[in-house]
Amino acid sequence: MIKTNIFFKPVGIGIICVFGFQFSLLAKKPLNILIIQTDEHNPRMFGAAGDPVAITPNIDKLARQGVLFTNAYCQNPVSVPSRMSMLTGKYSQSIRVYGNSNPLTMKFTTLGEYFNKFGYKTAIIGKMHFQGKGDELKHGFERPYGDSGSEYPMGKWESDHMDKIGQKPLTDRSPKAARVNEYPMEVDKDGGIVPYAMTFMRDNKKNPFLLICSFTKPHFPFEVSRKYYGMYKGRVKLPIDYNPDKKNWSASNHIENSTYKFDQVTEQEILHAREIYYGMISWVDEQIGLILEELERLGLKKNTLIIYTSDHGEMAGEHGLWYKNTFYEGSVGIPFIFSCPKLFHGGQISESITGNIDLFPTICDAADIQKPDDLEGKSLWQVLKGRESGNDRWIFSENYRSNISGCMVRDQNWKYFVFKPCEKNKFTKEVFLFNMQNDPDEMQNLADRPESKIVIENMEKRMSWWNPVLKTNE
Ligand SMILES: [Ca+2]
Repeated sequence: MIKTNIFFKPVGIGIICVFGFQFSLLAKKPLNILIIQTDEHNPRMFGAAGDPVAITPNIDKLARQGVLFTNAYCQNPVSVPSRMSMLTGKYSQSIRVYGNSNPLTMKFTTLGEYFNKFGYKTAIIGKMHFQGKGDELKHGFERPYGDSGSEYPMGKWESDHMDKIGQKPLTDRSPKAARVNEYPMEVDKDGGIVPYAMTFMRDNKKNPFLLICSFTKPHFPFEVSRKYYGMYKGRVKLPIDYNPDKKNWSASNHIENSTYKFDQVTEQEILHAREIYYGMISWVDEQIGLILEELERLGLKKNTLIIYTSDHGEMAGEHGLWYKNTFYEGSVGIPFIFSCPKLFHGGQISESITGNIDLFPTICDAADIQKPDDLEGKSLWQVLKGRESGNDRWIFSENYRSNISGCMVRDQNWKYFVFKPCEKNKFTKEVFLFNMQNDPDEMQNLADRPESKIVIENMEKRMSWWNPVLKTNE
């Protein structure tokens, strides 16, 4: 269901007519695609999502000028499988990318490879976590700045600078280790994304392009310069259910806790780490603003579909948890915005269930390019155009950690997930069911209630394609 956000300026019929006219004039010009992806952005922690603390004017502007999806999910709440699902339009089990140590094999076609065939210049600038050598580090995209195999690898400026000033980079991911630093953000591993993206857009002003700008922030370790920390010092609140009784923790949550000691983080440390985390979000928002300014300055904005997303969220203390690898909203949820005033009017909020796997088919439809017929994502095009409510959609997410396999299915009303720990080749099962309409903060697991039986049977039917795996090399 799409509804107009009451905080956004409504778009009048006259303007829609103007857009319609523009569309007919520009119909033959191929649409540019700009995907801006961050890493580990909690789906509730930006202004347009209703967060009263977050200072994110650029992400908010994208939402104001586009469609914000409030029920969007990654397909595996950890980097590599999530990213590979997004790039192939397929689930983890289909591409056999379960965890961060599983590379995507060349037999799967990525968004970049596919769009190259239609005359697009395609690039990923920044992190994508490709692994291997040669073409495996590109998967059909140009890689001017990014992973270690790219022409200019991320992190080199940072390590050179740290060597020069005799400091050690922060490697401790714990919220207890959160710190303010003063080294110039230009040497940050994300510091090259804006200049390289600007150059790419300028160089390809006359070519259709598909550009992914992929930031590492606001991924831990929790560290930001004083300017951004200062935006939040003393303004941040404790998260929901921050000191839980652990009754809704899965076995994998307990394992993470035994490694990272979430239950030993004090209230003061939670607040401090969240101030820093918010600061990192504002830093990346500022970078996004610079890319969008350049797009506008080049006169390309009208003919570009801009998408904002993240590879997964960050629990940031919600339910007493940090990082990801769980199916709670803070981890498996993602910010998800589509903006293109030429194609659909802005200020819209959609509650349709969707996620990064739907990007590939949606972009094909927006660019008027035939979709590959083996995609597992579903196009959002009819929802974006307001022709379908999207209320009947559902989506999956998977997760594999050590000897625990997990799968989630989310529809309009329910979130159902299972974890299957395996010991001595025998799987056990943990079951979670939340009513997302009545309990959006996921406080009450209804799986054991007799009245939940029919809902669970239905969710299990949807999940029947999925199998736990014994060994994932995670
Ligand atoms: Ca990630």
